[in-house]
Amino acid sequence: SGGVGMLYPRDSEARQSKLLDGLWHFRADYSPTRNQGFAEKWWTARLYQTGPVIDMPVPSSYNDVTEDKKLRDFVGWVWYDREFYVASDWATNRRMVLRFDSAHYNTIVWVNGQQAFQHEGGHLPFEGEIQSFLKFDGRNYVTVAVNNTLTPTTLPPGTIQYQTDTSKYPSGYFVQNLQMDFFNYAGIHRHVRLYTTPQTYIDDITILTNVEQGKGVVSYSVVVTGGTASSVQISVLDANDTVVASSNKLSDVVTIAYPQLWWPYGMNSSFVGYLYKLEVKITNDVYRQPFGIRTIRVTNNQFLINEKPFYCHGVAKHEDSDLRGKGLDYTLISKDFNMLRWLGVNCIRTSHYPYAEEILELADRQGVAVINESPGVGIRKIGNFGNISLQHHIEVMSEMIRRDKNKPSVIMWSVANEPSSSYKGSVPYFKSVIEFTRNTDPAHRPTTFVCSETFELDRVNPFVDVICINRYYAWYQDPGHLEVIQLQLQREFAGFRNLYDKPIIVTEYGADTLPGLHTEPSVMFTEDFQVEFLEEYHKEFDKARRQFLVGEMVWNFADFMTIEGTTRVVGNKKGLLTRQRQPKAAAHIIRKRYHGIVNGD
Ligand code: GCB
Repeated sequence: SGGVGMLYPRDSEARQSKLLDGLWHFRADYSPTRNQGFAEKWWTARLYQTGPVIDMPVPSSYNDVTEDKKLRDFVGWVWYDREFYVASDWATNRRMVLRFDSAHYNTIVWVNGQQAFQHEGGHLPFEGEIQSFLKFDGRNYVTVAVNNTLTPTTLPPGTIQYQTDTSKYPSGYFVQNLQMDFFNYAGIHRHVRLYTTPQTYIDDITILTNVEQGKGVVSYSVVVTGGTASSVQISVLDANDTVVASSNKLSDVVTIAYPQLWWPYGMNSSFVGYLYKLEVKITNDVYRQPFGIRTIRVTNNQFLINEKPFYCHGVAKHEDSDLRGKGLDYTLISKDFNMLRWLGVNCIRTSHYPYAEEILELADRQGVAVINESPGVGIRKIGNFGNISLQHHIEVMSEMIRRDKNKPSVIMWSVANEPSSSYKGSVPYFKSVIEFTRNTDPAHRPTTFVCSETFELDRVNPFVDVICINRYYAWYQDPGHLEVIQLQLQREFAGFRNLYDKPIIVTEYGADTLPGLHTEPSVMFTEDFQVEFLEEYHKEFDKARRQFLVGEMVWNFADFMTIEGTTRVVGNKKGLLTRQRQPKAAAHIIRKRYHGIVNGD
């Protein structure tokens, strides 16, 4: 948009917004080159004038909305369009910004047939000023082209494989190979909004907090764009909207005598997720930014929040559900947070991409700590470590930091999941990405990546603050042999601790489980096996918990969709919950354990 910030569009007395969610016209470009839409310039007319369209919900993935396998597995450009109006009283002297909270993966946006902006990458917001394209006295239309093709330099990376032997494959047969385990859902996944700001507007806000001698110290800075602020009035509001500090400077440090700190669930009984707001009033603009007061510090064997040891009893998640795929859905989000509380979870990882801001804001409010992971999943081939990939990775980290820097729930950045961290080229690559992230975050949060290599082979853990490892003993290795789990975990913990004086989190461990299957003795895929599998890991976790282990996270919160493959029976079934968010037997084990840990046993 020309500015530097990416503030969540919030209404105020100075700003208005209009959701453009709903049913849009939709057309997938099935032409063999996937280029018909560009050749025929589909954005120059309404989409229904170019050929057949169907109704497509926004926000939603498009893949599971119809019964058409061709659309479910589609790779290439799909086109969306809809009409909208802008009332003339919005027009006077305002910026009009069109914002997509995310679309996967490459997106081009036209307004009234003119290209407005484009963006590369799913999972993060992008926007542009469109006032010069708008009509205030009649109908407007917006056209969006979205391409889900993953290449060696996208994040996540992928490849396209062509088959040319026409005795075996119909001509034009190609498949997208994913270097990741989840389905490559695509489309306009989150809200689309039109919002206004004054010409001179609050473009960005950065808030840092600290606690000194029991006082809350809030350092903030506000970026104003499009003119100079003629008046500045800043207030810190507590949860009751009472003013507890104020200033008339764009950057300042204010103190709060008796702060309520932001705590994760379970660490402080009364003030979980306590939020303040920084109310910023300049010239004609007003914006209220939520924040929390808390500190984070990592020692050689502890993760401290507000100087108290934090133990992460967590789960890794996905944005994934029936029908809507990765589309934002408030009912799903609410149910998920209710189930997190039911399980006693105090920490989630946004495996394997940044989640919707609505989700992180609930985490802020409910005191759920977040390991905020980038879409850097499946960086496993030499072609994924080049300069173009590195530059893009760094850009994605900047976009994540810009969006999430003020969120108290975010306690750590994860720049990648399970890259080939034994490869020599991963050293300069990840040293750059990890150091860039830690240095660019104004709060310098702990930064890590999630490691699947053994301690003997990994080369990237020298650069992290907390060692995060995914382990599948008795699942991918020694399948079915629960008796190896304690030994192998012990060996791996000792190996990493000998190399690095850093705390460890087990960020994944889990077993695929089909609800309703039972055997005695247990065998893989039964509910009995999942229970015993988790319990074996817990025995070893309990030994390490008071020494250097600072967290354990089950893979996964719920079952989720994957590409089709010989190890997946309609998706990955390692959920504690089914995809419909109903508990398997193992959910009760975790629930007892996590509530027990909260109560200190
Ligand atoms: C992993 C990956 C995760 C997969 C999981 C599995 O290590 O990080 O994305 O879904 O294993 O179940 O295979």
